[in-house]
Amino acid sequence: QPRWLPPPETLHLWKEFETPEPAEIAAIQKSFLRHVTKTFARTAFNMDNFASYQGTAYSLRDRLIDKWNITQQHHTREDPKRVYYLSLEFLLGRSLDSCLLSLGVKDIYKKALDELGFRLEDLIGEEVDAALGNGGLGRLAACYMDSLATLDYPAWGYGIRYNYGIFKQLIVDGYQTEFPDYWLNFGNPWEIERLDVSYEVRFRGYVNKVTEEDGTISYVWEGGEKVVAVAYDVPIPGYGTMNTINIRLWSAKPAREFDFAMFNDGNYDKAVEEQKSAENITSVLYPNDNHMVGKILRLKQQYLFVCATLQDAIRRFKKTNRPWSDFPYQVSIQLNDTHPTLGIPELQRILIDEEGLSWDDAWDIVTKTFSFTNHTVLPEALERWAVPLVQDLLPRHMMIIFDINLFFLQKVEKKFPGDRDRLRRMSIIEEGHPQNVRMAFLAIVGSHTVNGVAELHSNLIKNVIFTDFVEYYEGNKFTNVTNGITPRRWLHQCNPALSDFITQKLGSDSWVKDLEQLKKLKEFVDDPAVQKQWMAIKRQNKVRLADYIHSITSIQVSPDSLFDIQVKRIHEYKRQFMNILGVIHRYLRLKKMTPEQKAKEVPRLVVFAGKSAPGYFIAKLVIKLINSVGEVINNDPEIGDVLKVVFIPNYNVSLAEIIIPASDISQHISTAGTEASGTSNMKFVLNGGIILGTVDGANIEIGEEIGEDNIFFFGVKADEVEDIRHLNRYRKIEMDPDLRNVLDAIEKGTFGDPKIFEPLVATLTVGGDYYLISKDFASYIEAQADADEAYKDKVGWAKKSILCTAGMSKFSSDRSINEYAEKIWKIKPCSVPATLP
Ligand code: F58
Repeated sequence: QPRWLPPPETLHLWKEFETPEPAEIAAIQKSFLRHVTKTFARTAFNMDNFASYQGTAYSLRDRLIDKWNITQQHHTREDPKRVYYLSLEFLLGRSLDSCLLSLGVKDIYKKALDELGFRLEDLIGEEVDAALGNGGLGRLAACYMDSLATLDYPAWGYGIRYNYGIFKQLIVDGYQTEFPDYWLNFGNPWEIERLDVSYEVRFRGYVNKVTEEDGTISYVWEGGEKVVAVAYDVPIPGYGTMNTINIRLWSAKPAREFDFAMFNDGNYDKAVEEQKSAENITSVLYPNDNHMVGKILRLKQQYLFVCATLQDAIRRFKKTNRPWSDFPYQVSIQLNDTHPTLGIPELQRILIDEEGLSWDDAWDIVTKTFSFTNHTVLPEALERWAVPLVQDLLPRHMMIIFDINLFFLQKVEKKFPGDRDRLRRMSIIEEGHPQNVRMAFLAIVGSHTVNGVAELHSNLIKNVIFTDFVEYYEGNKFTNVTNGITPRRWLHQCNPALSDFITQKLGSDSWVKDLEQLKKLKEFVDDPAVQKQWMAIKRQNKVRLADYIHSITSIQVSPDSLFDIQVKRIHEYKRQFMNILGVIHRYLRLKKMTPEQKAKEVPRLVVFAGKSAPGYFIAKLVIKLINSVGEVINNDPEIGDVLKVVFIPNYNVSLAEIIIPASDISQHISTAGTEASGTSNMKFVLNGGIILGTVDGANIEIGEEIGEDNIFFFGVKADEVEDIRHLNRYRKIEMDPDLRNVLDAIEKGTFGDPKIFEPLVATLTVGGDYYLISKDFASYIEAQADADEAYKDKVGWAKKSILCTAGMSKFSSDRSINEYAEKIWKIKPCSVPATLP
């Protein structure tokens, strides 16, 4: 269509609407009332908190859109190199509070609403979490969007708009039960539906070989079925800056063409049925954390996602009429794990089949464009897709993957002649029945840079799982970017009391955008007044959590006990099982004490929260055991406040914001070498909580930054694990005697029917104890005892807590993003003016 141009004499009308509104009480109230009455059809006598949340959100959304439009126009004009962050998950949580803070209008909105008779705090609680992710990987993507926006980078996030986010967890009779999270039920003010931005996506069909007159051969992918991906945009404002970037989420809709043949055959309902099946593609988020499922629907999600995303990026690139060779200098694409790896053969396909480039020219562009982040070394989490499945769904891509593999292996053969075993090991296609595509290998071969997410993890990638590739590329492709978290959400927003105190002590709030400033807190570590105030704030946060726990579980907990918290997805490698076994050990010890002895113990509250994958039997038993143990201990009159155990249901981002500021200790106790990084460890320490953890993932770097005196490390090191596992397998290791006692108590029925827990106990007794719980148990218990001792020294503890926060500068996602931008993406900030000339 020809471009529409406004009549010049009407331009001033547009200008007025495109200029951001002033942050004034009257303007805010007017826009709030306009939305409440006109968008939501409410009246002064028909209002509730939810409606006022909606009105507030829509009025903020207007402000976001103003900034978003200016940002996009500025970027179009400047045409900087952009980064595209491709992630099948974005775990954003709530947006109202973070948006108010980023736009710098929280106080004035509070006033404006106050005058109208609404309390902002109540409205914030009305919002449902956007929970389009499983755990760490999805939340990392959300933190990175916040940093990209805040640091003025020209960036886009791309993902899927699932109709159902991660399931809601309810605990029934101690067991996890799952309920669908139909989060769009009440509308979503934070997205903009873009019916005008949509792309066709093909599945199945056949590949036609065409021989041109000059003898060249080309391939055309035809037939099959088509669906359409429609864009939903989620604006992400930078903190205290104009830059407002976009997460574009795709939703599958039926293709515009309707099967009229079928319709005319009288098969109207079948025709409609098929249309519906298109919508299924983006219906549900797969709820597995660190475990791969080989479902065809998941493969469809992955392809729809990369297909639409690349069409969108290419359309934007083509606007400036540059040659294809410029593409990698204008576009950088980051793969958040292997889930979007089909983007590699897809770009290759577009370049050779549709744009007519040669294989080599196309491959050169592809490999200069993509980079890949690995998030796990667990073999069961590494994606492998059965060749027949890929062949059926994406026949042309399967051909291209075979060719990529062929050309790659030819080069390997040239470098290491005659090394057949090496070729077998490095092949993108794993032999077997059926054959499998090793997605990580495809991602490595198709990317210019591969990174791990913490130092130890990046070393394990290089020395254990991808060693052959390191040798082949002579180390040049592999690097580390240690994860980070956004200090905006994970301190400034979730812990306002501590945040205000830090601002007061440092004399400015510039630390919110420059976490290096926190180092200056070290000057106050010996100041008794600061120590006192610091711990008073911690206590306030513990009271807030205690109230929440009471409201949800009816369990009364004392804010004077040591809050010991483990919240994360439930997985054997994360060893929540070891934690609850440790709790039982403590309980048995307390049961042997006199009341006088018990009175000398540090009272402890042990908090668990986290979801298990619905089909993960052993993880679900761990949840049941935690609840059964809690039931007994919490109701034992001899124990009282000395020990309490709580499982908080339905852990999610907004719950994390209440839980994290309240910890004295948090546990990050994965078997060494299994947790790639961990990011909640960073959040707890930033809020002055102390880690009790293994020498694993980012715990190690946190220890280096805050000092080993301020972290309780225990357990074997990553390089010892393999040998111990081997011994375990052949049962050359005696079970730890304390652990034996604990298992005896379970088997005796102390915590209910022991039959229930048999399969769980068996993972230690007959299953080879793959995660080394027995080996680490003694040092775990010892570390717990050290923590108790240290907690008795109130001043010593306050100092540790202050030094924790003060030492966390490195773990800002701003640092991570700057590293990606400089080392990997080669992009520069592009600061957006307040108004366009
Ligand atoms: C997590 N991975 C790592 N995967 O386990 C954690 O150590 C790390 O800190 C974090 O990534 C960020 O780097 C993770 O969360 C998933 O949830 C995948 C979801 C899709 C299926 C496979 C697992």
